[in-house]
Amino acid sequence: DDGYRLWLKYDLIKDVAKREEYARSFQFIAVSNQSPILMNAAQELQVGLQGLLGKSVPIITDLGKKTGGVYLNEHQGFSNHIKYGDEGYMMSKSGNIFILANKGVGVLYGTFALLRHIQTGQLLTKLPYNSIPKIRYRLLNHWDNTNGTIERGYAGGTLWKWYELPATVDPRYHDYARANASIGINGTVVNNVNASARFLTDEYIQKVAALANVFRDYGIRVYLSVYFPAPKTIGGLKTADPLDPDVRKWWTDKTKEIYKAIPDFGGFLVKANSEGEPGPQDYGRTHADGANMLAEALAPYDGIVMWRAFVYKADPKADRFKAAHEEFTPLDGKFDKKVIVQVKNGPIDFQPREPFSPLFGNMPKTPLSMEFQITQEYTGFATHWVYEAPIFKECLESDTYINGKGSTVASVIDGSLHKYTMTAIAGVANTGSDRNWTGNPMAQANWYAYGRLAWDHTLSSEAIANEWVKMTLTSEPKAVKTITDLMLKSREIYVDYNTPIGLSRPWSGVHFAPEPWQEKSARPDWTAIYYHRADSIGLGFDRTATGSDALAQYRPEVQKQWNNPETCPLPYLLWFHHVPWTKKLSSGRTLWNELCTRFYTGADSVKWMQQQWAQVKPAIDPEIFADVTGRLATQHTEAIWWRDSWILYLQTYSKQPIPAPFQKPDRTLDDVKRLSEIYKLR
Ligand code: BDP
Repeated sequence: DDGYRLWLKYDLIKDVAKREEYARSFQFIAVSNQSPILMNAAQELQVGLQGLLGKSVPIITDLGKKTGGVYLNEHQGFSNHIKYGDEGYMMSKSGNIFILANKGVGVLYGTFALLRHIQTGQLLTKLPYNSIPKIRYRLLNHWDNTNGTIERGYAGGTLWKWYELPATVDPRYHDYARANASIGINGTVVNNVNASARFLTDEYIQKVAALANVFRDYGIRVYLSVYFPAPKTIGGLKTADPLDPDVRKWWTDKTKEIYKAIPDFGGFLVKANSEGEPGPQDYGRTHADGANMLAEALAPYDGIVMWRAFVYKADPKADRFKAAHEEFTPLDGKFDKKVIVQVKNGPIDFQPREPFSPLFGNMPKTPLSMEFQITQEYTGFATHWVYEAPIFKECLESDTYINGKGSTVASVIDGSLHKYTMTAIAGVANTGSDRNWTGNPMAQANWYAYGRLAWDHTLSSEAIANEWVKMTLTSEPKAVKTITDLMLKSREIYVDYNTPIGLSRPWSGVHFAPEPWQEKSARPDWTAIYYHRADSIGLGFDRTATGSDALAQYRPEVQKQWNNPETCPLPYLLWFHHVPWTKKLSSGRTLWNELCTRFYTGADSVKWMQQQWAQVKPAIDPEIFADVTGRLATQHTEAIWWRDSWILYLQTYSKQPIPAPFQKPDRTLDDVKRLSEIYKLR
């Protein structure tokens, strides 16, 4: 098994009795019409049932009075239909299995849900099963470039073969669409937020249109990241000032051109005045001016602007944590109704653990969307096994207390708290041209989990892991349990050897090799010492009133949880406090001993992961088993590298011995420093 089929595996169900029982309910697949999207649903079901039941089930176009099959019914006007919207579906069983939805895409989602039901071995008597997505725009963001590379991609090059498009359309685009539709993703931004203006040339619009033609009948719309000064770069104008009439006209004309090629184009994603990318501030204008100009260009169409709030100025005295809140909250209420402000889950940058961004809830008049990172830029690339659903859930379930208790981040982004109807979520994709899509086979689960949570954020990390394992790896109960358990623990293990107790950003430039000693970089806030603030007294970033006071950006109830170092939960401690080395923590250990305990047990836990994985061997395809076994071995070596780097470096400040029973590293600080230097060589 090369992993190409992802969770859409459809291998024959081994239990004959079960197979026969299912087969009785699948004697035909009837469709209410033959639209491309409904036919895709019917064919998907046909292919799935062929595999799972070993039976060829005919597709018919007239249900008549027949029973014993499935009826895929696109039908507007059923009772309660309004609440199901464009994408929700109802499923029931009486004589036939009925999948009913207002639109074909709802039927498609219901069909994948039915297949999942069978793939995870559930009884058909457990239907009905109705579902409505909680968030309207559920997107992947690809950070893909024209030259075929992916920024922060660890699974090969881009999936989009730009040189061949639009004339040659790789069949893989179709499989990409199927996989996404199966988990409810309905949009894809095909290019990097650090965008090339080329994507707005006619040449590239035609290429993107060819992708859109494949994705459309799986309910997926394409979006583009735009380079803000494009009117200058490719339009020949002298300015890109968003208030300049010629610039506005350029965008209006460009948008018209795009819609001519892609009638269901989704809209624009913008990174502006961020990490050196140009933007409206270059002309003395605001983010709102820039976003509203694009909204105006999109006004005649059903497209949106996703304007990113990932901003921070290169000011060594400022706390980067506070930047987005400071720049964006004054703009609340100033954005056009077609604009969503896209906010990363945490205030810094996709760290293995961050507190939720204080922007959530603090812009009640502006729809905010969530940006998660699926690709493992800060969680060990393609070697470390980190199941990310717990990262996503932790943020979504955080309580902002904006409108009192229960004002969770999820209730902000699903629109229920501030009554937004325009709601969105984005995941920075981890897909690439590797045969198995994600490099590490276990990282497929992160793509899967993101999609499932985008559809329904109330699902638990465990439930998602469980279904993914059954669909992708094995249905053998003991192995399912072991792997699910490994997945659920994997993120905490990574945090323990990488950035425990609220440490963050200890990497060198490529965001992989440990470099907590890093003092110099192109910007002060791109060094490691900026974040951990180790000194002879202690460790951590004081963000209370005696420090940067970033905590003041949260509601008093949230501040209360975090602003007292005695009661601040350990996972967040060093995010908000500079703690003395010898300070006794709630765990009963001193800070230094707690750090050592985390680094050592974290690295040791990877050994445990290896042992657990070894036990599931009989239940797993040999190719996938060997692949993961290899990656875990590398992870173990690297976890020790992380541990040694941190410990040896911090020890120069703490001046404390490594507590028993832990053995001191068998290398020196210079040794690990040299390793990191070598890692950075080209
Ligand atoms: C950082 C990445 C960088 C991205 C940036 C962003 O290192 O490659 O361009 O985020 O999200 O984490 O804009």
